[in-house]
Amino acid sequence: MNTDVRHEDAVAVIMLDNPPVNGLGLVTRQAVWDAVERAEADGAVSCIVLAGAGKLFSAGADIREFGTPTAYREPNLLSLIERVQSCKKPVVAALHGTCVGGGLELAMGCHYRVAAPGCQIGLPEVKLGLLPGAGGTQRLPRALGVEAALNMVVSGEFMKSERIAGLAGQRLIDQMATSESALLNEARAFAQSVAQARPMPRLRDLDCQHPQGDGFFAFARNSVKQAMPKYPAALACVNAIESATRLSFEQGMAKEREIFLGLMDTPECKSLRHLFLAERNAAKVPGVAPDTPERAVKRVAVVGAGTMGSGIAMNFLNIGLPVALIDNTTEALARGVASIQKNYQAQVSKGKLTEERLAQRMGLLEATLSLEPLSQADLIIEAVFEDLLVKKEVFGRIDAMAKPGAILASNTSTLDLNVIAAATARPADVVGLHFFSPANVMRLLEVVRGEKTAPDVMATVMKLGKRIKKTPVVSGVCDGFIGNRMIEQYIRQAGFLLEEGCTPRQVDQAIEKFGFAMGPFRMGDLAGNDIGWAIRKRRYVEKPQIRYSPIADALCEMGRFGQKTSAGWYDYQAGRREAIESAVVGQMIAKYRTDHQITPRQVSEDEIVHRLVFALVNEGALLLEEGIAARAGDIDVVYLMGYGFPPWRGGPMHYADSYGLDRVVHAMKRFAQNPMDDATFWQPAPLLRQLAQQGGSFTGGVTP
Ligand code: T1G
Repeated sequence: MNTDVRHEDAVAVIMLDNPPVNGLGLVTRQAVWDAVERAEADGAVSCIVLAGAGKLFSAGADIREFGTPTAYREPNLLSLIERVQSCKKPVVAALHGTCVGGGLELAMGCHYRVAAPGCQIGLPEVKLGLLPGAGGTQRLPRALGVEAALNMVVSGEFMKSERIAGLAGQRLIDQMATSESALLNEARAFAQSVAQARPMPRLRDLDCQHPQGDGFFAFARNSVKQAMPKYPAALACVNAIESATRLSFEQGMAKEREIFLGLMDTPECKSLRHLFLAERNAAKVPGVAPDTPERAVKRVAVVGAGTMGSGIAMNFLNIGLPVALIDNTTEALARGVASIQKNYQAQVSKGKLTEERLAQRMGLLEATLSLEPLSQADLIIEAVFEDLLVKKEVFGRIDAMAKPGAILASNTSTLDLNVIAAATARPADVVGLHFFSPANVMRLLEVVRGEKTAPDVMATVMKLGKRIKKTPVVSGVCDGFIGNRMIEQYIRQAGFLLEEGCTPRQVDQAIEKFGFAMGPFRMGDLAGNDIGWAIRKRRYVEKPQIRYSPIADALCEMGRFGQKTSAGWYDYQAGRREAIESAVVGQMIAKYRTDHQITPRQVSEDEIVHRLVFALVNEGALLLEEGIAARAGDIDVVYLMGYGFPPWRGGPMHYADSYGLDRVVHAMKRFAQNPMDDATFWQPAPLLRQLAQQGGSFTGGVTP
C-alpha cells in the first residue's frame, strides 16, 4: 500500500500504490520520498522507474486533503518533485491509464517519461478552480511549447499519450511503449539505457519563450475572460504560464505558488471541489454494497415513443444496446423514430457522429406495435402519459410479459412509484428512472428507489446510468422527488414576486445575474407553462391550503404557454427564441394588483435571489430530514445537472453553507413577515434550524 519497491538488474521500480487512483496524499508522498532516498543510496541501483499500480499512474494530489493542513504537510508535492528531480540517479516515469494533475507534475519532475499508448495525460486543476500548483505551469510549457501547454491547462482537458508524442518538438514523452502490458519492462530497459547518461535532462532547464508573447497572452486573457468570466482560475492559468516565459524557473515557481494558494481559498474553488466529490458520492447508494452483483442488461424496451421515450431510447442505442420502442399506433412510432433519426442527423451535421455510427445505432432500433419484445428485454422503461391509472395499466401488462429478473422502470416525474410497483407481482424489480428532457441530452437521472426496490436493481441501474453518461442520483418516493419538489417552491416564490411588484424580466435577470442559466419565467416559456398549470390544478385539489399566485393560471387561460405558442411570460417572434418583454403580460399583472388592492413595491435583487434560492434550500432540508435525499451533495448535483444552478456556487445546499445557515434562517424570518408571502413555508426546516443553532452545515454536518 502506498508504494512498493522492487530491485532487478540494478533498476529500482517504485510503484505508486494508493487505490483507487494513486492519489498523492501525504502517506504516499512520504513513501515515495523514502523509496527514492533508499534507491539513491543503494549502490546496487543504477536507475529508478516510477510507475503506478492498478489501472493508472496517478490522478494527482488527493483532493480530499484540500482545505486541511495535510495538503501542505512535508513532504508536500513540490518538495517531493524537487527531490525526484535532484536524485543523483535517473528517474524514469512509466505512464499508463491516467496521468493527470499532480501525477503529471510528478512525472515532469522525473528525468524521463515512457508512456503506454492510450494513456490520458492532462492538468485538469482548472476544473477544480485551481491551477497546477506543483510546477505544472512552469514545466509543461517547457515540455510541450507555450501554446499547447496553455490550451491543455486552461481547458483542463486530457490528451492521449500518442497524440502528445506526435507533437513537433515535444519533450514530455521520451519514448512510447509498444503496449500497456509491455510498459514496465520497456521502461526498465529504457532506464538501463540512460543509467550512465549525464547530465540528466531536467524539463526545468529547457527554454520557454513565445515569439509574440505580448500579443499571444493578451489574446489568451481576453478569450478566457469572455469564455469563463466567473472562473478566476482560468485567467490565473494564463498569467502563470506567461510567467514561465518571462521569469526564471525559480521566480516562475514562486509566482505559480502564490497564485495557487490564493485560488485554493476562493469560493469558486471550494464549490467545484465540493461538486467533484458530491457527484462521485451520489453514485453510492446507502444500504447497497459497492460490489453488489449487477443484473445483465443486454436488451432494452421502451414503452411510449413520445418525446421522452424516443430520447430515452437514444441513450441505450448510443452504447450499442438493441432497443425495442413500443407504442400503440404506427403514427406515434413513426414520430418517435423520426425524432431519433433527426437528433442523430443533427449530430452528424455537427461532425459529432459519423453516418456509419448513425446507421449502426438505427440498426439497433426496433419500432413495433407488438408487446413481444417485453418478454426478451432485461430492462423495460415505461414512458407513457403522466397519469397514474394509465401507468398502472401499462405496468400490469409489462408485468405479464416481462421475463423473470427483468428490471421494470418508470420514467414518471412525480407519481408514486410504490403505487406503480404495486400494480405488478414483482415490486422488487420496479425502480424509477426519471430522465430530464431532452432525455438524450440532460445528464441528470433521478433514480427513484421504491420501498421494495431490490438492492441489485439499484446497483444495476446506477452503474447503467453512468454507462449512458448520466449522473444518477438516488431519490426516495415523494411528489416531485428531489428536483421537481424543490423547484415547485422556487416557482411559487417567483409568482409571489410578480404580485408584489416585480416583472418577469426583473426576476429572471436577478437570478441569471446570480448565475442560473435561465430564470423561472424564461424556463417556463421554454418547458411550457401548461405543465406547471396541470400540476397546480392537481395541487388545488390535493393541497388546497397551499397558495399559489393565480397570475400563472391567468397567463395559461390566455393560452400563453410559452415558446410553443409564440407567447408566454414573454412575446416571441416566429422562429426566434428571444424573450421580448410583453405589454400584454404587464397589463395583466397590473390588473391583478389593482383587482387585489396591491400597491406594487420595489423588490431588491438580493431579496429576489434569496427568496428563490432559500426556497430551494428549505425544501432541500426537508428532503434530507425525510430521507428522500441521502446527502446535501446529492441535492447540489441534482440542481447543477438538471436545473442550471451555477457550478461556481456549488449548488443550493453548498451555497447556503457558504452564506451561513444562521444568516439563511434570519433571512427566512424576514420573508415570513411579508403578508404577501407564505409564513408557514418560511418556517425553517428543523434540520436547518438545528444546524444553524449549532453552527453546523449541510455538507459538513455539525462542526465539532
Ligand atoms: N483525489 C482524491 N480522490 C480522487 C481523485 C483525486 N485527485 N480523483 C479521483 N478520486 C476518487 C473519486 O472521488 C472516486 O472516489 C474514485 O477516485 C474514482 O473516481 C498540486 C492541486 C482520474 C479520470 O482533478 O478526473 O493535483 O467515489 O469515479 O471515472 O497541481 O477520477 O470511489 O470514493 O472519477 O475512473 C488534480 C480528478 C487534482 C483528477 C478517473 N486531479 N480525477 O475517473 O473514476 S488537484 C484531478 C479524475 C492537483 C496539483 C493539483 C477522475 C479520473 P470514490 P472516478 P474514473
